[in-house]
Amino acid sequence: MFASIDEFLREWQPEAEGTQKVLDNLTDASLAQQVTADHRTLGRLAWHLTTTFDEMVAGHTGLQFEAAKFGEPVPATAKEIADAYRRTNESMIGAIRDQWTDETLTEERDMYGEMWTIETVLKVLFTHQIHHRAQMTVLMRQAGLKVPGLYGPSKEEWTAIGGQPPKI
Ligand code: NI
Repeated sequence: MFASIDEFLREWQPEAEGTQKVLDNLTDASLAQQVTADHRTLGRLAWHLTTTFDEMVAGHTGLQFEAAKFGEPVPATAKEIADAYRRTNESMIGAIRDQWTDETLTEERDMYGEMWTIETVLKVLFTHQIHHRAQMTVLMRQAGLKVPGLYGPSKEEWTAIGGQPPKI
């Protein structure tokens, strides 16, 4: 999936920007939104994505960077979460550029009892974020928030440009 660090960063940066847009659109009240009482709240999902950098990348690969700490309680405000994601992601990208080369991608690390290449770690980081971000956009709708477009315009963005979402 990623043959070089440059290739990863080219794919990752728009994904991280998409997640940042989602986080920047959360409100403090919306953090409590949940599907049912025994499922993660919107705030917990946002914090889970933010602290996954620490858990998955810093915690398992040896990359050293300033990361929002896995296991810390969910912050009370949406801004704290959005700022923590921004800082952590920027720090991780800088560290990848400084500490890894293309050869690092083929190195293996013990991940949850299996040996994964660093390339696989990055692929899982990628798909894991897409998975939870999609859950978040549903909760955002339920909380009455605007949803930013990710791979194309969202419903309200279609309306804003005078169009309509496709009927498929
Ligand atoms: Ni997860």
